[in-house]
Amino acid sequence: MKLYYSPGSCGLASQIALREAGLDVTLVKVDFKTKTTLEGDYFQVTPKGFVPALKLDDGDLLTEGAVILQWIADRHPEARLLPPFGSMERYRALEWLNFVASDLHKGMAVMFSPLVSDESKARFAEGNLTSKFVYIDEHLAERDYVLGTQFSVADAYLYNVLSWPSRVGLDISGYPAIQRFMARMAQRPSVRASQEAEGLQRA
Ligand SMILES: N[C@@H](CCC(=O)N[C@@H](CS)C(=O)NCC(=O)O)C(=O)O
Repeated sequence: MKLYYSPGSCGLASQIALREAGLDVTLVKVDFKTKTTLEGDYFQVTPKGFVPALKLDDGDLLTEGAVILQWIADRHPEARLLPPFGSMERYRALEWLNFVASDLHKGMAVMFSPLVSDESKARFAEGNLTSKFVYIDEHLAERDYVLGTQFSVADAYLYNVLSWPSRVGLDISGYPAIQRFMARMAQRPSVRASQEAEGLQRA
């Protein structure tokens, strides 16, 4: 299996999940500027040109981080990375994966965009992102992980995206439950190994 990634971007969650599942994977770095890898043109891998992308051993390619996370969890149920099919807890996990993907991830992406002025970013952060941080902080206030006591792939994705605010000058240190969650996650061997593999400084 190969995971196409770019350091610090949204492929980190997939790598964390692969490690939690105990799977061997080859990491292939994508240069966003040139859309190339050491293998060549990244658009030949996926016409979307986005990471993460997971090339399976049979040659199939999976894209969309939240879907890759579900595939990893479902292929290795013994790792308990998602609750069982059909359970209400399962839908809670999917609810969080969707929230992180469509609201938090894409909201944070605005903060990195060269197409958006600094002034607009500041207004967007205040008007859009703050309420999401408040919601997450309140949710985590009485929980160790998104689902309670059990780690799931939703935590990997949430951790991944919540590691971005500091990179764009957004201060989330005033959210105590988020800070505890980030510190707890940073202790997981899967997270440490993934950050090291991507050459990232540990938070
Ligand atoms: N819908 C995709 C979006 C993935 C995405 O936004 N990837 C970003 C990095 S976090 C990317 O590859 N950007 C390429 C670029 O900016 O050139 C998913 O959820 O996996």
